[in-house]
Amino acid sequence: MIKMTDIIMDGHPILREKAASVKLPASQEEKETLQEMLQFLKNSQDPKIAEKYGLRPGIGLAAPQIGISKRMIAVLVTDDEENVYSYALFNPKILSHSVEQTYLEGGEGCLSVDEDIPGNVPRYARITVTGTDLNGSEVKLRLKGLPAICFQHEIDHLDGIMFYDRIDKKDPFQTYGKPVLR
Ligand code: SB7
Ligand code: NI
Repeated sequence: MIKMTDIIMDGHPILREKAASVKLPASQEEKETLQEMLQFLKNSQDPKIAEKYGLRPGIGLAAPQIGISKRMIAVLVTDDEENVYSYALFNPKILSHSVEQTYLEGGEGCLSVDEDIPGNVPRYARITVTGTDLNGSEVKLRLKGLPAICFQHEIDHLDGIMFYDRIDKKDPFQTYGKPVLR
């Protein structure tokens, strides 16, 4: 089981690396790791389990955050229409994106960052993501709202990018299109 002590914190160089593609088909070990990452998100969102193990709730997790520099992400997020997006993907890629931007009202946080870093993080309003799931099936997702923001945050981790890198230093609260409300 993944716990908070397994989370690599900001300042560790692995969070700044470009993660390597997973050679497909993924190994049993890689599949187990990715499954564990999704389970961590489920646990972190279960109040009883989160309390028992001291987990911070998370809607996404990227393998570099547990010290594995491979292109694997898990996402467990609910949108404003109560649709649940539960995904564990190898080699996720943004195939295409809108010109329109958005940002999460109140800013973003990260399990690898303890402090609150204020500011709006520009994101694409809509993205199409491809990847390979735990069954080895190729998936293609069209996303908007919080799920789109979450996938962009996670895919950024695979490229060594932290959310605060995208905050405008001169004008942290400038806006980008219509906000996603929390
Ligand atoms: C706000 C939070 C997240 C994504 C987008 C907006 C995820 C936080 C958990 N993570 O640090 C995952 O990398
Ligand atoms: Ni993060």
